[in-house]
Amino acid sequence: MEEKELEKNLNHPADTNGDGRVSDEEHKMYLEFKRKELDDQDAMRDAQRKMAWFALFGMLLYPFAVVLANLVKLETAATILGDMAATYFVSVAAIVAAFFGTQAYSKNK
Ligand SMILES: [Ca+2]
Repeated sequence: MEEKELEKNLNHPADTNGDGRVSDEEHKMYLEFKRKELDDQDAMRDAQRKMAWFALFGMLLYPFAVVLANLVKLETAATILGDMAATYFVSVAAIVAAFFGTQAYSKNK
């Protein structure tokens, strides 16, 4: 019973020097590390959300880009944009789908 407890303590993630105890300093370091980890996850979520919005806006504004190119008489630009549309929409849809997919997946974890 005691051995088991020691083994558990030895594997404790906060015990950095592996002596089976978590000293105050180790505890502080552990908390700091956890806090940084949460901050990183928060920043990552923000970045992903921004990227998804950017992709969505690009998709919504794409037709206007074609109209605009037509208006300023950039006929070739309009044609190229039209040719690109199929690939572009599929790629953006994939990005947005991946975003919402990972959101749903990590929520269920
Ligand atoms: Ca220790």
